[in-house]
Amino acid sequence: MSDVADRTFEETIARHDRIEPRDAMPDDYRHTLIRQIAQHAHSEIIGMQPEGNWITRAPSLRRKAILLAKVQDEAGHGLYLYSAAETLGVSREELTRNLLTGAQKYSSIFNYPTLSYADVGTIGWLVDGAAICNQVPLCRTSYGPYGRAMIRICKEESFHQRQGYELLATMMRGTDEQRAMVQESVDRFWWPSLMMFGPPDGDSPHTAQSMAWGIKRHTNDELRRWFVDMTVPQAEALGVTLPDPALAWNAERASYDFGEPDWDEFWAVVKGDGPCNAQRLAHRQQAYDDGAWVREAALAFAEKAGDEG
Ligand code: BYC
Repeated sequence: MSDVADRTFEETIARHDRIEPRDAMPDDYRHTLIRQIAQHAHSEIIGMQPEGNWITRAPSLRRKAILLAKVQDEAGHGLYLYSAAETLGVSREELTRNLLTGAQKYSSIFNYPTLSYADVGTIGWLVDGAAICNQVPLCRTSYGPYGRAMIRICKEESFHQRQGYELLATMMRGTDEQRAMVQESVDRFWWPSLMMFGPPDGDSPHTAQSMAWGIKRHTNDELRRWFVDMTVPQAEALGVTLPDPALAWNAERASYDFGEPDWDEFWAVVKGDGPCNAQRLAHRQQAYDDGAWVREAALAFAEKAGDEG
């Protein structure tokens, strides 16, 4: 990059203005964005699997229609994000390959199994809730296409969060067995939800640079704390207990104190050793293989249309 281009980039970032695809940008900025946006896109696509697992076993037509729509929304989020990544000069095919070979990651949370229908509610409430805390600030991220994709995604995620809460609230008004299902589900998903925000700030190699570039607007620990503060009153309203004996209101900080997630478990899951990592990737590979004829037909059609045009 020339000195002038470098200065223009730095000034744009300092003004909290947006960098657009044709603007000059440092290679490391581009690579960091590709890494984060690709990981985010892969998370949306792999994230269809845990809930998709329950579509055929939804307890009513209403719940089935809601779940189908939600899982379909996640596919849409993946597509907006892959498109945003493509504006940085990386192809969709390359991104898919990087997911399938493990060269790029996806969120740790989707490597946990969904064992009951209550998990559909818990994922909506806690996982989409955590996603909202993380993603609303990303609407102001410094790269234009990513920030604009996040605006629509966040609107849909907040709907998802409410449907999850509504499902859990309905179950909590039901039988003792249903209440126990909700509690058991929340017990399993609470700590993995906190891990979604990434490692503690002291162990996060990328946060400082990503904040300096305006890619991230808050640190992992800040966002995690906001999530806990937002969620505790909701848990009280629902009547579920969050499985953390250290959880307590801190009047001085006007915020909740809470315990440490098991970071060894987090790193094991991130490195591929979670309960469902192999299953999730095998399923995605199968879907990719099964879709080969569609890609071939679409290419043949495009070539033919090009010849005729
Ligand atoms: N899982 O320096 P750090 C959804 C990795 S989908 C796996 O803090 P960074 C939904 C990290 O990549 C929600 N890996 O990194 C969909 C890095 O490794 P590499 C997805 C993680 O990037 C369907 C290393 O650890 N949301 O909402 O500054 C249904 C060091 O971390 C995780 C997003 O993707 C993790 N949890 O910060 C329902 C949001 N955490 O790349 C819901 C966008 C960290 O050096 N992403 N790692 O090999 C971000 O905001 C940031 O990328 C993170 C991590 C906060 C996740």
